[in-house]
Amino acid sequence: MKNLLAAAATVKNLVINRGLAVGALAGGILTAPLVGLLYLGDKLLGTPFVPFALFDWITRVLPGPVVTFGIDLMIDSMRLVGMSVAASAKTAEQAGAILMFFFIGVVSGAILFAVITSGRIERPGIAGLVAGALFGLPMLAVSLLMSSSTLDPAITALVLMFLFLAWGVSFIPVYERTVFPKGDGLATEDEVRWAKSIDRRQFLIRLGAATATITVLSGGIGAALAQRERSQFNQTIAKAVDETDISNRPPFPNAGDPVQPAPGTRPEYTSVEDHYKVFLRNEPTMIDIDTWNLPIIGLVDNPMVLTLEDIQKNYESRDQYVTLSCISGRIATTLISTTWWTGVSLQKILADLQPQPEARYLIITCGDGFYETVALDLIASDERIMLCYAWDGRLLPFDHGFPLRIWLPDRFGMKQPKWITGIEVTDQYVPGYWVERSWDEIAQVKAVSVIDTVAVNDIIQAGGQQLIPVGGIAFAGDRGISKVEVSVDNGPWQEAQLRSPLSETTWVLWRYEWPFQEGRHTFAVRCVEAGGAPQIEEVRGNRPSGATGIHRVKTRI
Ligand SMILES: Nc1nc2c(c(=O)[nH]1)N[C@H]1C(S)=C(S)[C@@H](COP(=O)(O)O)O[C@H]1N2
Ligand SMILES: [Mo]
Repeated sequence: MKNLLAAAATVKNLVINRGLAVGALAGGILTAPLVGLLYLGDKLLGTPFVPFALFDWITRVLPGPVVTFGIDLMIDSMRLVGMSVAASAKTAEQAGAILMFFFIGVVSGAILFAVITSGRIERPGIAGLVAGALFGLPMLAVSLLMSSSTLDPAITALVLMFLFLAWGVSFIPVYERTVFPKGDGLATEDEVRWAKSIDRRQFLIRLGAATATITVLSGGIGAALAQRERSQFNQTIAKAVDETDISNRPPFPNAGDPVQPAPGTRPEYTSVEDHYKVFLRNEPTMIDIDTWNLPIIGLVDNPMVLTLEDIQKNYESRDQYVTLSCISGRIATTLISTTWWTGVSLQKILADLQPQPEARYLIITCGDGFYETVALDLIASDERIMLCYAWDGRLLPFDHGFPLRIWLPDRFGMKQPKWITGIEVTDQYVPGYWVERSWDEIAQVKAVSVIDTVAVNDIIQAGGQQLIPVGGIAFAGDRGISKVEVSVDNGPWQEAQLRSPLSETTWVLWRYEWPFQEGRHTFAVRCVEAGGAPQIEEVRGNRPSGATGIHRVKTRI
């Protein structure tokens, strides 16, 4: 017991006397406005937003399995607290990036105060500068490495180093007012201590209020500027590109199908705003359409540089309803959506390029550093493979790959680059970005079926029976779905009705009407591909080839 108390006292001494606790607090109070100002700098001047750059850099240099583990952990914890992965994954990632940066600031503050308190430092002002430099220089390096900004690196260096050095130096007055507040001639030791703690508390509160104001103001102005940047971006596009040539989406081809989705089934056609989003970086990549073009080089007799207008005007357009899904989704993932894609068949463009006999692959590079390889054989086998420039009859939104992305039927999204900036024709296979990070080379879509709804509030009366509509989707890339079956409480598999899909490359909506029974029930669904292959029932995780297993839903009726 004595030992324990002694140990506790030592820790307390360390934390209080060495200034660790106050240092950490100061770190928090001073790092928050640094984050705000960095954000403002990003939106106002185009300097990199360091927390995102740091996060992007870390996910790039860490080995693939570690990154995947981190993403899995994040997705699992989000599902645990009931968040929608499709809607909030990016927000969670961004919050994580800021928290990590903030944490470095807090720890730096603690260390700095401990170092000064140890008494080995004669001039604390220098210690503050050194702290600013120690934090700032690596952050500057990472930011320059990761940034796609066109700003002069010298200006970036100047702005960032000014902010980080100011951050470091501002610890010193905080230190002087908190760890060694000056006595003011009061009588007893207790009174002095009491007066000091009051002084310190008031000082910290005032300082906290001031830096909170800076943080909120710079964050708010930054957000307003970001909003303006987005609308200006859309205006430049509107000016530079003629949207009138993009065909309007005709009425849905299956509008007359008598099989109606069970109430609560997801929309058959995803609105573009609701389409799931996945991209490496913390923010989507904005490509300047005034300077963008697509060089296609390498083993071709006729290399070309195409503008968006060339692609639109010189080639016949083709349209396709497409369901796109992400390989990292779990069973019943929300990382799957359906919209209408417009673009140009890659076969047509390749014919003009005239690849040389030894050409085997396209290596596609992107504005965000992503890359992927597509075999020429695959393109030759499927005229649907397209360079896509429009969704739902409008140019691609910037977060979905404006101005150009590829579409490969029957493949997960990871094989399908967005924000394409270059294509090289080669005889060498190069593993793509996620393939290099241990995901499947082919990434063929796995057959999946999902229960969206057990519509307990929409009971139908039929033939003296009460029926509960159950419904959802089934998807197997371009292989099609021939059968969906539902089983309740491990009972026999019953065939569901299938609605005809929007195209052969979209999900299929199914519907099953279940005779009402009170109590708790478990519903399960499985599907069969058009070619006869049953959905894989074995439970496998998403890595490396996409999740498999039966989706089950428990309901109380
Ligand atoms: N340039 C680029 N293309 C990319 C990615 C990316 O991070 N960068 N992510 C891929 C992945 S993993 C998926 S699932 C799809 C998602 O496309 P969406 O965000 O438009 O739905 O884009 C693919 N193409
Ligand atoms: Mo993905």
